[in-house]
Amino acid sequence: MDQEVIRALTIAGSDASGGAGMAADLTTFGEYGLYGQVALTTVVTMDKETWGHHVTSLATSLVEAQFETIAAGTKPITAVKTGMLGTCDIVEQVARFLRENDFKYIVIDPVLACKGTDEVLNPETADSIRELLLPIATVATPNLLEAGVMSGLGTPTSLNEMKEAAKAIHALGTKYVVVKGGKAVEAETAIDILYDGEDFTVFSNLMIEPAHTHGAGCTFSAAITAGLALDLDIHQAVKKAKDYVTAAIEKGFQYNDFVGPLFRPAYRLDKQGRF
Ligand code: PXL
Repeated sequence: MDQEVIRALTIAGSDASGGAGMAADLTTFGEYGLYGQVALTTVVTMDKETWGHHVTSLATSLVEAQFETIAAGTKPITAVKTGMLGTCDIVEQVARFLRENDFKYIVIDPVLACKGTDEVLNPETADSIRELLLPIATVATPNLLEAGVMSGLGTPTSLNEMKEAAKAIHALGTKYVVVKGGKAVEAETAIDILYDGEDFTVFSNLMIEPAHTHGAGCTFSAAITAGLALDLDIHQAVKKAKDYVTAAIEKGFQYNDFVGPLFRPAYRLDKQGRF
């Protein structure tokens, strides 16, 4: 059988706890039936006593060598996503790689901080991401903190402020903006919004308790990327991604005293009657 293989790439860091970063992206690409690849930029490890995060960035020469291997594949890469990039040099290198290749869909997750912590891990990369990556993005998927920094408007605290931030990011050149609200703006509902340059679509779910949501932001963004790679339109891609990530949160688990990641096979296993 001549099977169509669709390639998707993530340029991201590795979260050694397995919840976020490239683990989220590659497993999601697999769940969507894509051939997923990664160009690794950083490795994140956690202090076992405090769970403070340590970020180690890779040398740009090693990132470049990965790009060369990836570009040596003859089938086109349909969709590419960026996650944690680590340093301004790597952001600049990624921007060059994205400009020099003809990717149909570019999803920029402007990772600055890990969900649930206000610990901003790569603050110095914010300006480079805003100036070099958002103008070439098909979709940007900031969380509230990132939407505040990217828009320059400060962290949104209401649905209305989420919309204002989305508009400001769209004005930078990003075609579609998804602001990942999570639980912060309205009690008991998880709200995300999509702005397509004309209209807003609000996606809301009842909050799931206990909330095992570590990796939810990366997973949601990866699922949007995967949906686009399958040529879903942006509204369908975001809707399906929201259903996929909600199922994964419902089946999330406690990894240790500090963190509870979601469980990404949940959507598929639900459909197979495994739960
Ligand atoms: O969730 C943001 C994030 C992205 N990428 C990596 C991470 C984290 C948070 O821990 O470790 C590699």
